[in-house]
Amino acid sequence: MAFAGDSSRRKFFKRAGVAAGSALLTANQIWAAEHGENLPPNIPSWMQQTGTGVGAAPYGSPSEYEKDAIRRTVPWLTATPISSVSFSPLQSLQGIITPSSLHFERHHSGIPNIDPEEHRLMIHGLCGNPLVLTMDDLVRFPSVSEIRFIECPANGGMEWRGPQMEALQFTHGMISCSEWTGVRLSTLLAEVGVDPKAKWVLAEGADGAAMARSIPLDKALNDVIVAYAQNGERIRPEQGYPLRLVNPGWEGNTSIKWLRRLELGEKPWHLREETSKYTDLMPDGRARRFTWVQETNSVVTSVCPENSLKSRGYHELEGVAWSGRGKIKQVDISFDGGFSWKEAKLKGLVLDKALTRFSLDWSWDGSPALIQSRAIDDTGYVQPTLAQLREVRGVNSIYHKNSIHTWQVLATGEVKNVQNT
Ligand SMILES: Nc1nc2c(c(=O)[nH]1)N[C@H]1C(S)=C(S)[C@@H](COP(=O)(O)O)O[C@H]1N2
Ligand SMILES: [Mo]
Repeated sequence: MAFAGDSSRRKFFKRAGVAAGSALLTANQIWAAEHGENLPPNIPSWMQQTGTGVGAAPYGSPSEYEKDAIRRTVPWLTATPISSVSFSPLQSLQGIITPSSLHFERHHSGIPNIDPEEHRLMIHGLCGNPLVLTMDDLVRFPSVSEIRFIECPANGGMEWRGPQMEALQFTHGMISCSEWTGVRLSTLLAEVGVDPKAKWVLAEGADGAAMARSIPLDKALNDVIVAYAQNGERIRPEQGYPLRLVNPGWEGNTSIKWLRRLELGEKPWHLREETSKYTDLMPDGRARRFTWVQETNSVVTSVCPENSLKSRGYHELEGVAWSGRGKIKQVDISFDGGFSWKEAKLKGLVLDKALTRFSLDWSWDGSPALIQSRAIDDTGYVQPTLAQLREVRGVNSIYHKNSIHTWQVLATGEVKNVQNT
């Protein structure tokens, strides 16, 4: 077993150009130089004074040493930041909750600055009692709090034809998971009295894009939340302040942010976001539409291009899995590109339509490996291989690429994004 001190000592002597054991340095000087003034048994500088008092940060922020855990954009994807995406740093996150500050963002016309006092939710169309609700009205309804993921169906979409993004943040960072609090859409629909002829609900946002999607009434009455809070506080502007739809397990695009209008109708509206976008071109030239559910998916996060292996021996391999259909039932890990599999352990909470963390004890012997994870949900759906997915879908799609992902571990410990079909 090599101790961290051994290599830092070597590094110090190299930098200082001093041979180990040089008589010019006293034992104490060597100790301090080797270990740093703040390391045991010294009293670190931050113990030799008082710290910052309460109230200095009325709204807290992360430690200044955690500058790497940030949302990132891909320059060539971001022709203009008002219609683009920022990715969540999955490589730096733990557990299943995404800190609100690190939730991925996807805006079609920027983030509107909405005064909640002047914001209204209008519910109209085929119903007996159309309503215009204030935020105060909405908060008076009985509420629910549920942990759900939101994923853009374009997650992974850059990789249909080959590996392109040399970072987990960009191959999978369009998923995040929060505790959402709000009113069930079914509660609000009961209040307006849905006409039996109504089969669809249109949800429209109050952004410059007036982004809107048609949602079948069955889903609207099932588990959809009209949410005003995220992880305990009011929803962040990026996520739809003061009100958004959370459409569990479905394409993130249907979780309309800055929600201002719900209309009940007989037929879908066939808007831009469900015709020219969020549809997939099949090999025969026809397009799939209304591909609502985010299929079972998973990825290893503790070993990835951003998290290279720094030493041999024990590693707790971790990752996240999710299914828009329900709960994750099982995750298997392969180290040989899918020839053999070991069952991982599901860690912590295993919830419906939420990120689920998995882990596996692993001892890295320094040899190259092809690491994959394969998730199975409680409907029995098994995450497909890339070859299986391409066989059905071809390579002309943007959306719904949920195939098994491969990380190549090199003997140096570096990790590459590769495709192993
Ligand atoms: N009003 C409105 N709602 C919207 C969008 C938008 O641009 N405007 N983007 C959609 C898309 S494409 C996705 S993937 C999710 C992203 O949610 P997030 O930005 O909170 O991660 O919001 C959806 N809701
Ligand atoms: Mo999206």
